[in-house]
Amino acid sequence: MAALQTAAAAGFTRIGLQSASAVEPAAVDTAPAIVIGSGYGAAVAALRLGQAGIRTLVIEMGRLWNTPGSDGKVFCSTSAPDERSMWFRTRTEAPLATFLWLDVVNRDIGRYPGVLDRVHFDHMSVYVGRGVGGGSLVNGGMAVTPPKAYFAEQFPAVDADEMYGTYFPRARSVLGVNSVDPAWFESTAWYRFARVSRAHAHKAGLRTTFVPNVYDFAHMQREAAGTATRSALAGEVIYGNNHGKRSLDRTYLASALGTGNVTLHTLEKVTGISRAADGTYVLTADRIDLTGRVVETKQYGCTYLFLGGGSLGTTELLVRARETGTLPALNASVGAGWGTNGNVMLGRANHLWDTVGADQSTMPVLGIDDWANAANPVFAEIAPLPTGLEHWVSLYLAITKNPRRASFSYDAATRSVKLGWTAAHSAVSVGMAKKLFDRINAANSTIYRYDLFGAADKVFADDFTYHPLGGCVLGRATDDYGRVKGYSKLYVTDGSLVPGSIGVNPFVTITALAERTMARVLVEDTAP
Ligand code: FAE
Repeated sequence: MAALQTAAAAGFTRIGLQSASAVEPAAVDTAPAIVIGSGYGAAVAALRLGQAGIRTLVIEMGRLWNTPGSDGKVFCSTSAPDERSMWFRTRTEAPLATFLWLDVVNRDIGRYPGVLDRVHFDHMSVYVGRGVGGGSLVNGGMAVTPPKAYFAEQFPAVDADEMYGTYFPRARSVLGVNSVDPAWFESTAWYRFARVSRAHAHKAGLRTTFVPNVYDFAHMQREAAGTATRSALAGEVIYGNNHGKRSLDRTYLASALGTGNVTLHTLEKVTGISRAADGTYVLTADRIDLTGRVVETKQYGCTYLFLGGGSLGTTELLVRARETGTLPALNASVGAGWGTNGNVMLGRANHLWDTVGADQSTMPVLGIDDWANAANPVFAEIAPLPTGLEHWVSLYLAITKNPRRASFSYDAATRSVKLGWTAAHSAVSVGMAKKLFDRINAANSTIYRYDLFGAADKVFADDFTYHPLGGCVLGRATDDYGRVKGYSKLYVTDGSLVPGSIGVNPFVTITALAERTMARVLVEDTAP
């Protein structure tokens, strides 16, 4: 780490300490280290850099979610979403588009830097979190460590023993992972939906498994008892949780800022990366106001650059840099190896006597684990559908072992990337999910729901993913520690390192890989 400290001592310390709303000069603002984004990979980088005594600037395009709105809450509710729900939209775009084919789910909203974004490509749209904490603000909190054998298959050059002995435990510990009390789970009305789906899976001869979460289950039990304000038990999740969730702003990022070495700039989107003659990096960033208007274009300089903009954000920045010639030595693997983690969402219709309950916690705690079935590997999260009414729907997010991958290409006209994912790619995931759920339906004499995903006969939501993975795959676009090939002191720390599939919900893996990268980089990258 000597080099980073040397850089700091040499004067690369004039980092912007102003708030995002302060008027700043257009001159280059420098820091020894800059982290782009504030999701899982970025938050790990920021904490470990800060602890190492390195002055670090984190640049996040979303806002800091810490100020209550006129209703006294930081985040809006799922049932009555307002402008806080989605990133510069005039109408919400929830994953479930309809109920009984009725357009009753989505609402008109004002344009605002809301917390959930849905990024559209030709045949796939991608949900991502926007704000300090990235995906941790909007996700279901499921903190799942992948099966070791599958991790080793996906990352053959990574020492799996070291990951499972050191970095996964480290990640789970800082993330605040905990598990639901099994006795409470078995007795509470709030998880009846999960128990019903479990029984149906077991009837088909399938195995289910409890999955840990970063939602504080002690808080959830107090919510149920009426002694704490409800959040998971009030339908809150995809537009943010007002209580109970250990999102990154309360864990990694809070500790990072606590080191005194980390500064955060919000509502600033990095648009370009280039390299100065002395080998330092130069970033261009647009600062926006709450209407989305660009109020300033800024420049930053740094010696060490950590990319944590997520699979979409990081990949787009690097593909643009390669294609516009600002980082011409980036290799052809940048933009390749992207997948959806095989995501497919679906619902089953239960018999009238098999009620799932009007009360449903938004935090999933059970999965159907058929990953070991070599003929059709699927891990399906038993998802809630909290409407406050009995609806007899069992909902699932299936993670299938879809081997198809896509690449991003650069569209010079729009200065953005296009994704080569096709309907044929999605059909592979659907085929696998269908095989598993046909089996569950057959064992329980049940059918699929046809009314949830917009079109009249759409059973499988195969056109969106919660788990974008890849684009800058470890060992291909980068070395085995996330150092970008072709450049020194340039690192990827986020979900773009994962080669399109990890078999479970991905944030624990992303966090653990980032811990591994930072441990190595802080020791080894000491050359001035
Ligand atoms: P991510 O968390 O996406 O953070 C990237 C950050 O960078 C964001 O805050 C961006 O706004 C910011 N950014 C991007 N580009 C720029 C730029 N150019 N300039 C400045 N800032 C930028 O990245 N995973 C699980 O493991 N368990 C779950 O239960 C789960 N549920 C999910 C539910 C939903 C609705 C969604 C959307 C995702 C869910 N995920 C879940 C996925 C998980 O949140 C995701 O894999 C991670 O958040 C990805 O982490 P990254 O560090 O890659």
